[in-house]
Amino acid sequence: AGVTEDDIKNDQSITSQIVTNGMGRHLQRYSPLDTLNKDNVKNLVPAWAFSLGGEKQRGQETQPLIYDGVMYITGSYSRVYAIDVKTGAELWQYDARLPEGILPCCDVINRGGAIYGDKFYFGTLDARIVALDLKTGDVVWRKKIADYKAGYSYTAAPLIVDGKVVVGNSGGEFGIVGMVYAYDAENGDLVWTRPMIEGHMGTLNGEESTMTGTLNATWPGDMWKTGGGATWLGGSYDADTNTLVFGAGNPAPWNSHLRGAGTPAEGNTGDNLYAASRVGIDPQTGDIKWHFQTTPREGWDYDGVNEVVPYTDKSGNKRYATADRNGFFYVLNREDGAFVSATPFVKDISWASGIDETGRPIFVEENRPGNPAASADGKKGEVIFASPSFLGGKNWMPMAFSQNTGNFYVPSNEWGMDIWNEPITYKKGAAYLGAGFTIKPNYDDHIGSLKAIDPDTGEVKWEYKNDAPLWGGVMTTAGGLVFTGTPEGEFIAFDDETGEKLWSFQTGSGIVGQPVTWEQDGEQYVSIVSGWGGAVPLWGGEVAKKVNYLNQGGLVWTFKLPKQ
Ligand code: PQQ
Repeated sequence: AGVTEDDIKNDQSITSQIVTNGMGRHLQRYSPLDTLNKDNVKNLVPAWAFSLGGEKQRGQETQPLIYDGVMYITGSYSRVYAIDVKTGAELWQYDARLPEGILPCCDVINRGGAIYGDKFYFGTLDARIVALDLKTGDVVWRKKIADYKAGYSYTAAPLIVDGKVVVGNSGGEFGIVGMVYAYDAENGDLVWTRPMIEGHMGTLNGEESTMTGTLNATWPGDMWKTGGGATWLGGSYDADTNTLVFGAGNPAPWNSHLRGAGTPAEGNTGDNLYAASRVGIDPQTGDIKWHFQTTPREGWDYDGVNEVVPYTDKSGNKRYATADRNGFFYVLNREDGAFVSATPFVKDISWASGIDETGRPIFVEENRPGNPAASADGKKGEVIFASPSFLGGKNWMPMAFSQNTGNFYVPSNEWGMDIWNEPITYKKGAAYLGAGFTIKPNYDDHIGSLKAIDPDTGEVKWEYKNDAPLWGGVMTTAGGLVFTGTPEGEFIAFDDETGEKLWSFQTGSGIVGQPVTWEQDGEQYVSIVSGWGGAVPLWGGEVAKKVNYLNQGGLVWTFKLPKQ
């Protein structure tokens, strides 16, 4: 009993529950509900609020799940809460006891769980996957994904496909190896693994399966052994082609000259596959079906992890869309991941002048951080200015697709950086960057920019500018609404066609969470978790003045229309 594969498959259309990250495994974050719409959203009021408590309130990036009258959320520091959706009262709480010495790069966040059968699944900052009893919060099983002392951690929502819990890993800043893992949902047995860096072997049922790529085809020497490519944002699943799609982060170290990627090479031998790529994976075996590398010869920390959303375009073609950290919005073919188009979704991209007809960037070589080995003292390579910044034209915060308009709604940021390279050698559990950087806003009056993008043309239909960088997820509805939140604390509903702000509510702390909506006893509810944090306050450089006054927090806000 409990949540079935059919419930998960139909999560987008079953409006009384939300059992997957992305409100459906396509991650469209689109609800067919229209009870709440452009005409009445102005009347939306809070139904209840719930505090996550705790002494240390840090970034709350979670997406709530809703099942059988209960809301399940994860919180900072690997906590889980079950809340009665009618009253907002707590039913149970699970607090993972974390060891000293965990090494998350970018705040102690968690982006949510998954429900299957009678269990709730989520990952912890010490790189474990935990299955909890839905009713009691008791641990059913708990498995180590990888060694936190080597820099591995876990922050993404798991993905359930066919009785398997599919997860990635974090740790790209520590020279880990990005990997996708599939566990048996019932007992936590490892079914298969798929490394993202060429030369590493996958496993299936406890035995070696196939090698990822070809050893030393695109990596020099032993660099592949600590090659990065963390799968830290999880994945999507395309039921039409039975394909898992995971992204791989930056190759390690950041200093591209150490990876043979610094200079254009014959046969693209310095591409460093499959870092900074999207990879299509067979969910049964873990074998790679296709790959598309957004940033070959990566040198700016343009992780390739951003979500890949299966959708149908305005002419009826089945496509994938992804808005990469490198500033380009890509459309790929659903069958084989083949390149269809790429258009800039932020202004001022300086590392590439465009994307050619094969999908390969046209590099601006002088905007690659310089080689320290070529400098006078061998200690610091030439400092260059590159845009977007390493936090990306878009970071982890998920975009949404609207079946109402056929457009994507992309939370983006307009910023660049000064960046330089330094020498570095790998040491277990130590930062493995070989780079220094300072982020700079590109405009005085805004960094954040929510954009409505027509995926067929790349045209920006409307834009909403925000002073601070946008760091929260987006949701669309059949009622013609686009929801998102800002670091300044505002939770906003926009008109999906015009971008007009139709409603907003001040939540009291910065929003870096992901909105959801569902229906309960004939009423439509909307929820968002508020609680400022994530990478921006840690790494934001000159962006600090736009965010250093913001208060931390940790509240679930749930809204509905007043009873008639
Ligand atoms: N996490 C955030 C956040 O939640 O605000 C922002 C980032 C991460 C980044 O900008 C990263 O580059 C990043 N990289 C890794 C990695 O390479 O393993 C992991 C994470 C993470 O797990 O949160 C982030």
